[in-house]
Amino acid sequence: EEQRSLLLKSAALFSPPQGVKLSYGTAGFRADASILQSTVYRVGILAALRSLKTRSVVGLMITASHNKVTDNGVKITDPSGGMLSQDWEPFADQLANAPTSEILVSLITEFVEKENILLGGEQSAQILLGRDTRPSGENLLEAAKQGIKSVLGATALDMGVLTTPQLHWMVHARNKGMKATESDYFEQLSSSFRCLVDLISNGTKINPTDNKVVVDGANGVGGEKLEILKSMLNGLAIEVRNSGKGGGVLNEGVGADFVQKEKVFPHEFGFKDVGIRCASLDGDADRLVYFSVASDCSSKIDLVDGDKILSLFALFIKEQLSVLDGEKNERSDNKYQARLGVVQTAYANGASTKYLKQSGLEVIFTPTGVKYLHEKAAQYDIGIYFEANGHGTILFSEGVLSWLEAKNNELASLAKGSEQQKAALRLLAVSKLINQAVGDALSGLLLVEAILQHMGWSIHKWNELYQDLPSRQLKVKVVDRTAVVTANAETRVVSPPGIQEAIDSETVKYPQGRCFIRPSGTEDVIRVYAEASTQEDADTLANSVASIVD
Ligand code: NG1
Ligand code: ZN
Repeated sequence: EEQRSLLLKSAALFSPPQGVKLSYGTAGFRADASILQSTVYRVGILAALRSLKTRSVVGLMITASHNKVTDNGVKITDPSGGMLSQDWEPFADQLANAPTSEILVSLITEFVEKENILLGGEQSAQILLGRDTRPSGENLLEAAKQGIKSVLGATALDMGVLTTPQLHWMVHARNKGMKATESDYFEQLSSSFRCLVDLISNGTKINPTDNKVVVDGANGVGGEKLEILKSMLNGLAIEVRNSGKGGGVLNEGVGADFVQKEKVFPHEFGFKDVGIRCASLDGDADRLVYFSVASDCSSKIDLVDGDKILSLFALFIKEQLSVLDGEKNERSDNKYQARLGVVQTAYANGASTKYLKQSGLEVIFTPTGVKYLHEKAAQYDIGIYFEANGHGTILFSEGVLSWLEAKNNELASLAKGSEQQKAALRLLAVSKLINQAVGDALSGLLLVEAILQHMGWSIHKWNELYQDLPSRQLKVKVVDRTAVVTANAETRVVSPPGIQEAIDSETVKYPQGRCFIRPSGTEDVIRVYAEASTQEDADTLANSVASIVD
């Protein structure tokens, strides 16, 4: 009863927007910030219930990532540090769309009973809150606090302005009983980076003063955080541009999404940067792409996307595993074959998939959305996943970590300082450097930099691993995007009937043609992706398929 009146009272302060249907989608609720107050308040309630149910700390992040600055969004981090469990998404949708306070409260009551959640009991709930630099974030954070406060026994802990991966990292670390402040995060990243760089054979070590990367911070939170992190590193010079302090607008003509989709350099970059290794973060720093400015005086770039970051990571890990494997035939009781898997989506450039397979890697596909990729990668001893747009990470199983520890101990007495022992130590350092909760542009950047040093590669050399097939992405506004239903990791349309046949008959006209459509999980559009052997063909294919959809 106390709970009921508490909820009714606070709910009355947050009436839902009229005539909008919200959906949790691939990345939480996103919309124009002006209509999100009630949604964020309700997600606050949801986060508290999730924490009570799991008897663990959960996170609530306010961000709209790479979307425009006037948008915002809200999503929950599960106790593992991953995305909200998919079986709670329908309830999230129901809460967000409940038309009145009474309906909202009865939905909650029903759900609490069904899930056996004990309210107002011994159990307490704790929710870590984070937000990106969007001006609307501060107010929305207050709404989240109101929601959390309306659930008996729930407390909110405001962690301030964070990158999305920092919040995920904190939730993950807290639930493992580890230290989990922002400075612990920076400490872990910088110390594992130093450790990894120290394990590089001296022959390939680059002079630190020549070793520079220039990073586009998308005028968001990532640039700000990178400024702190870079002061804790040595052997690598990082220059941050578009840090948000210079007055530029978040994600406007800057950032990983812009760079990857438009394939031109962001603001503040230009011909002065020819030959320099450049990178770009998105608005909440969970995506990373690299690029170099083309020398032909156009604004074009050579893009090094998520697929190529994935390829670099996969090559390095595979190399280390085979160094370790090298002593398999020698006397050792510690035999173990680590299963390495690589996870991509249909947006992965066809050339990358071909390259990875030819390199002897196991490649699997999932639908778009980090939650799907992460889930698949977790089924391997070492699972690497990346979306072409630059979101991805490497997951290490508990099993493989204890094997590596044991291996390292064994080699420390048998062959101290050997390449084999170094390989074990390198993999352990990677597992600490790379965010185990979610894709993280800052930790990804440091891992790329360490591996390039290890290989002795320039960005140009890295980019030449394979050549991307020309591609084109388009979006088509539609009345009802849910009318398009796909299968086979979104590569085939099963409904409406006839569309797939039409796409197929267009696609066969072009050498190396590949094309698919899918409903976006974050915008009211159908996305079209086409690939072919020339840019003209990829463009024509994308356009003709877009007109089929329209
Ligand atoms: P949607 O809108 O479902 O395509 C986009 C990205 C995803 C993912 C989410 C979450 C593309 C084609 N899609 O999803 O990869 O990053 O946003 O931010 O890049
Ligand atoms: Zn993002």
